[in-house]
Amino acid sequence: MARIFIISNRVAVPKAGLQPGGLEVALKATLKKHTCVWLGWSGELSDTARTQTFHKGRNAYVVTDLGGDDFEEYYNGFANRVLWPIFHYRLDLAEFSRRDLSGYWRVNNQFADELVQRLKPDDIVWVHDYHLIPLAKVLRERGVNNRIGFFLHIPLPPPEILTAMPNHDTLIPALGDYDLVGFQTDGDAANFARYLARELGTPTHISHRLGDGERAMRIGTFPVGIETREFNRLAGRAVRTQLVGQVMKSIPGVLMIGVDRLDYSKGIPARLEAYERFLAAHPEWHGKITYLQITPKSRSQIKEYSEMAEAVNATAGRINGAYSNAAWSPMRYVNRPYSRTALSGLYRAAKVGLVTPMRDGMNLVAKEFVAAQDDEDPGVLILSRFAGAASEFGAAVLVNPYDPDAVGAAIARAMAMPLEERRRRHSELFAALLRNDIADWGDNFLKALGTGNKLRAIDAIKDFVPPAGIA
Ligand code: ADQ
Repeated sequence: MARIFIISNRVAVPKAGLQPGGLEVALKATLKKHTCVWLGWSGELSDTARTQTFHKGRNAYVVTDLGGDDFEEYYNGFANRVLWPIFHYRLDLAEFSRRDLSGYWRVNNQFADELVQRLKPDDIVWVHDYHLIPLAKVLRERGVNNRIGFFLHIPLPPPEILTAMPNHDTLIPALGDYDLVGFQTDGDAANFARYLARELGTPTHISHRLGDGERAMRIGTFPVGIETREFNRLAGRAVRTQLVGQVMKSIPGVLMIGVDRLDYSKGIPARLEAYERFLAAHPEWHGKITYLQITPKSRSQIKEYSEMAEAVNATAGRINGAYSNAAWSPMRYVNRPYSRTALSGLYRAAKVGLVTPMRDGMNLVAKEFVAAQDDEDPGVLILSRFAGAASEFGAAVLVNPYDPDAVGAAIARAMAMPLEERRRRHSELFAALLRNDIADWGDNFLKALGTGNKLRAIDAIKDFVPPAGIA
């Protein structure tokens, strides 16, 4: 049987104690169902490009070290200082350097070298995320003819933003070497099709076929989901654990929760400001709500991240300084990760989930919050319209995170929402979760990659009218 080669920047080697990330959650079902080889960076730096292989069941995990320059140029540099901000619509934060770009291509070549040594002709290759955009191109240069798919976990901005990235004209068209390029939402897929039309003159009605000859690149939408029922059961048990009991006993009134990596895309400073506006406008809730924000640090080597960590600390301190009394503090800001079990219990215990990224590919926290709820007495999800999840979650209280007064008003609305409305919204949200359960996500992608099934996004892309002047 064909093996699935999963290639991503980091590999969740079983029991290695990695920080939680979206990818591990998303690939769980695929790793269970198929024979997989998962290849990527070990997380270690060395000068010898050491590669190690671990096995669990029928799966293998191949991890390779990076050199110090690789880490600076590929990871900290081009991936996280250029692609991450630009793909999250933050041109103002991008810091481009040609040295970083060449380090990015060098590491893609290193991963390709590791891969070709192990690949058999009928293996399927599935590449993940923005760190590895040109991987198919460098594999094709090595004569690899296997089916290769790419999934972008983060948003893809419109061509008006993408074209401001130096060297976009070599990097983005390199996606044409994949057989299938998948996105989280139809909006992202349509942005890509518009880029192809504008920059390459590829008429969008044939956007599912890019390039001459035998290979055709197709575009699809595959919204990432979660293990809905399993998470719901986990939350039902976890809410009765000591940790959740202690948290609930230690607060007067109800719990509102936010869970994010510390990243500017997640909108934490604006969210705190919105909470501050809510507290200023609604004294009747003082002493009756505690906002718990769980945010482990990430990418702290990058200046913007450490600055943001300080700014968020300061705002949390200001809010508590302004409103606390001896019996109550309006917020708790916690800088450490919690286990999935602990998070699920806290989600379930919370009356409001606050998920307000400025821009997000999908946002699994929003999905986990909904899955964790008790359907008899569900909490309310306040969700940014700029999270990919908003395209499936019309029944959430959708907000514009750039408008702190509106987000503050949404908190007040959620706090006062009658049970009947909470139940109605929750049952719609839960049904949306089941429609895109993660158990089917990997299979949908792999089926489309393997068989060339008709893809959902093509309909959305067909409607796009290319700007005048493009053939
Ligand atoms: P991330 O940016 O990591 O993922 P997200 O989808 O919100 O973001 O979270 C991924 C996982 O990490 C969730 O399962 C969540 O529970 C866990 N997590 C987040 N914060 C945590 C915390 N404070 N403590 C413990 N666990 C935490 C990227 C994209 C997303 C996309 C995913 C999957 O940026 O848009 O949804 O990939 O494709």
